Amino acid sequence: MLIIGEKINGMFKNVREAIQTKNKSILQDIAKKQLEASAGVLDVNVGPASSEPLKDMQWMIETIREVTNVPLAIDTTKLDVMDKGLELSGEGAFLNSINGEEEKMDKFLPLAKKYNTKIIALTINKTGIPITPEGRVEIAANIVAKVMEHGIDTSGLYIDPVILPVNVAMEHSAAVLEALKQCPLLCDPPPKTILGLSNVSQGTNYRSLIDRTFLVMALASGLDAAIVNPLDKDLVDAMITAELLLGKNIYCDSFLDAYRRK
Ligand code: THG
Repeated sequence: MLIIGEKINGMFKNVREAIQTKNKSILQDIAKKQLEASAGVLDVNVGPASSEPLKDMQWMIETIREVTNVPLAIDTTKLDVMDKGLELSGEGAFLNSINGEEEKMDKFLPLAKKYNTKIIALTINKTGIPITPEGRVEIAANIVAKVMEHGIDTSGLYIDPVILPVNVAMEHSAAVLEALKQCPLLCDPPPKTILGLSNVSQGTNYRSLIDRTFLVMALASGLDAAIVNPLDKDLVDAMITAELLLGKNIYCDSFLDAYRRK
């Protein structure tokens, strides 16, 4: 499974302070630690409190690029920030994210084409996030159609059926698992699936336990990629073990270490 590290996000106090004081080493440390812990992509989000998101995104990417060339997922709802972010990221970038709103797709998809990026698309439309799996898959189908209309290959599309905190939206978690199973049936080549996993445990007392349990369930439902906290070793161990049991890795007594040395 593709792990996208979630820790470079202005939502976290240490990142917010690093941005404000232009402290490069804090950001570079978080980048390196996530990569050592098996992340293959780094999410980059200036956070909700940024008053200069364009400048902050630029500084964050330039700072990260001093220590690694790994692909970045540019996590913003602002068109100008996305454009600059993808331009500075270079190869392998993810546009995170679009949703099922037609006008927004028409604005953002040309950027995906211009910079040849992967696309993460949330199953949200003007009326919100449907509670049922069918509602989510219907939005995913509209997204697939739009992506094709823009002449973009659907194998680079990652559908995110949006997991919400289980303490306030309990009925959503089972719907997400069912949507994960159905989305690959929408077209050929099939779209991939992704989740922002840590949403599920926000505000709960057992974050790591809830995160890793849901990750294993989602993997068994076909999940291809996840935005997670890779510094949670129990979470990564659970992921590696689930992939082993799904027949995606070969068993050896040191399978956890073997995976990490790949
Ligand atoms: N889908 C996609 N992208 C996403 C999300 C998604 N990007 C953002 C988010 N959701 C995924 N990233 C995070 C990052 C942090 C947390 C949750 C998801 C988190 N933060 C702590 C909290 O809110 O409790 C902050 C704690 C602190 O302040 O230190 O849990 O769903 N495509």
